[in-house]
Amino acid sequence: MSDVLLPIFSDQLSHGLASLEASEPGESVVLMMEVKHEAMVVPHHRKKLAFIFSTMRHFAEELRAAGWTVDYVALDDAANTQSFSSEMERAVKRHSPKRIWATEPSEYRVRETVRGWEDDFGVPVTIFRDDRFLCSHNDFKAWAEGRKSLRMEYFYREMRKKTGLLMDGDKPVGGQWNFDKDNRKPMRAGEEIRPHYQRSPDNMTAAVLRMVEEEFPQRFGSLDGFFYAVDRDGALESLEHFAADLLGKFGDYQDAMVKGQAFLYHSLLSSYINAGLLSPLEVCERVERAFHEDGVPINAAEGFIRQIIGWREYVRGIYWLKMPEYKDENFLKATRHLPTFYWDGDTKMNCVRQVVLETEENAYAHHIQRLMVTGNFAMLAGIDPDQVHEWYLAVYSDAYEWVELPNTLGMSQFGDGGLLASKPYASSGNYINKMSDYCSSCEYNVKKRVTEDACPFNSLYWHFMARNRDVLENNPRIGFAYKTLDRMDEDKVEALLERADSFLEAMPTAKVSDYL
Ligand code: FAD
Ligand code: DLZ
Ligand code: SF4
Repeated sequence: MSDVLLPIFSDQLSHGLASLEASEPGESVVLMMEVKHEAMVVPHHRKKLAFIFSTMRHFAEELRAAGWTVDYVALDDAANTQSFSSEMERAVKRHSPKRIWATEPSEYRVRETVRGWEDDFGVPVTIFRDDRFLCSHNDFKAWAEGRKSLRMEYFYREMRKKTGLLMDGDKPVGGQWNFDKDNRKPMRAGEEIRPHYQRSPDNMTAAVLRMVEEEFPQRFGSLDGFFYAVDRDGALESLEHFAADLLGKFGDYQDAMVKGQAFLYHSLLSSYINAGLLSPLEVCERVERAFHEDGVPINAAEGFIRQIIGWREYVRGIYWLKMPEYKDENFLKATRHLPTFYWDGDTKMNCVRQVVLETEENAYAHHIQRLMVTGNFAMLAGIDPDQVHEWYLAVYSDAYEWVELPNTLGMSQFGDGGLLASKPYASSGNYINKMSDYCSSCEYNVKKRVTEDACPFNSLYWHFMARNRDVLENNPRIGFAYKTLDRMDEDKVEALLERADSFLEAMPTAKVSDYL
C-alpha cells in the first residue's frame, strides 16, 4: 500500500515535474506505462517509438537512483494489458493508493482519460498544472479574450516582456522585436554545414531497438543509425553543441533546404524539449548567453528564441483554447486521402521525395520542409487535413498532438480558416526553387506549368486558388493571386486546371490507418 500513485507519461520526463515536486519518494509509487494502444493511435515512426521507450526507461532509472519507487510496465511484459486505463486499474490493485496525482497530460484525449480515473477506480485524482510551459491556459485565455486577431507576433512580445529574454529594460535588444526578414537566405553552393550532435545507442537503447523491431516489423521508419540522445545529460550535451557550433548560422539559413542535408543549422532540440528532457526556458537562456558572450548574431538568437517562447507557447495556447472542436475543422473542405508517396517517397517530385526519405530515415524534417514541401503539397492537392494531421503526428519524433495539430491543421493546411495563419502557405514551385537546390535535379521542370514535364506545384497552385475562390478571394493577403488568375487567357487557365486534374487523378492515395 502506498499513499500516492503517480503516473508519468512519456513527455513528462522532467525531474521538476509538478506532481513529483508535490510529492516525496517515501510516500509515492511512480507508474510509467509503455502501452501498445498509444502506438496504434497513428502509425508512429519506429525511431520515434524507440526514442519514446528508451527515454522513458532512462528516466525511470534516474528516478530510482534519486530514491523513488518506480513501477515500470514494459511493452513486452507478458501481463501488460496495453492501455493507460487498464494498466492504471492493475496498478491500483497492486498498490491500493489513497490518491492519484498526475501532472496534466499534454494531449486532450489523454487528459480526459485521466479525468475519468476518479470515477473508474474510486480513488481521488489530483491533476497538477504543467508549469514547464511559460504561459498557463488561463494566461493564454486572458490574452486571447476580446482580441479580433490572435496573431503570434503580439503574443510573442508579451512573452519577451514576461521572461525578460533579449530585453533592454522594456525595449527589445537590437531595437526590433523581430529580425525575421534577415532569416530567409538560401544556402550558397559550397557553404560548410557542420555536423550535429549524435549519441550512439547504449545497452538500454539497443534493447529497445530490438523490441521495436520485433513488435512493429512492418511499420514506417528506419531504426538504423539511431542517433537521438535519450536522457537529460545527452540532451544537455546536444544543447551545448548547438549553442557553440550551429546557432550562429541558425537565423541565416532557417528557411533554406539543401539536397541530402536533413539538418542544416537547425537545433534538433524539439524532441528533447517536448519529452521534458530540456526546459524551454533553459534552452532560451543558453541561446541568450551565446548572444551576449559569444558573438552570436541577433537574427539567430532572436529567431530561435521566438520559435520557443513565441510559436511553441502560442500553438499550445491555441490547442487548449480550441480543443476538442479544433481537431474536426476543415475550412477548405478538403477530402482526399494522403498520397502513398508520403510513405515510400515513390514520386518524381524531387522535393517531396527528399523530405519523405529523410523523414523515414530520421523521424525529422525541419520546419520549412514540413511547411513548404509536404504541407504545401498536401494543401494544394486537397488532402483531408485530418489525414495530414495523422501523418505528421506519426512520422516526427517531436510530434505530440498539442504542438503538431495547430501547426498542421492551422498553420500548414489553413484548416482553421485563418485563426493561426493570416493566409494559406500556398506556393508554386517557385518558392521551393528559390529556397533549395531540389529543382535542379528534379525530373520535372520548375519553369513549366502545363506540359507533362511541368512541376506539379505550378498547376496545383492555380487549381487550389480556383477551387477555393469563394472563401479566399477576399483575404487581403492572397487576393492578388485572383487578379493574376483573372488576367490569364481562358485557354491557359483551362490547361492549368486540366494538368492539375490529371495529376491528381493519377496520384495513388491511401488512408493513414492502412499503415498501422
Ligand atoms: P529549430 O528550427 O531548431 O527551432 C528551435 C525550436 O523552436 C524547436 O526545437 C521547437 O521547440 C521550436 N519551434 C520552432 N517552430 C515551432 C513551431 N512552429 N511550433 C512549435 N515549436 C516550434 N514542432 C514540434 O515540436 N512538434 C510537432 O509535431 C511539429 N509539427 C509540425 C507540423 C507542421 C506541418 C509544421 C509546419 C511544423 C511543425 N512543428 C512541430 C514545428 C517545427 O517544424 C518543429 O518544431 C521543428 O522543425 C523542430 O526541429 P528543430 O528542433 O531542429 O527546430
Ligand atoms: C506516442 C506515445 C506512444 C507511442 N507510446 C506511449 C507509451 O507507451 N507511454 C506513454 O506514456 N506515452 C506514449 N506516447 C505518448 C502518448 O500518446 C501521449 O501523447 C502522451 O501521453 C501525452 O498525453
Ligand atoms: Fe519540387 Fe517542382 Fe522543384 Fe521538382 S521542380 S523539386 S516538384 S518544386
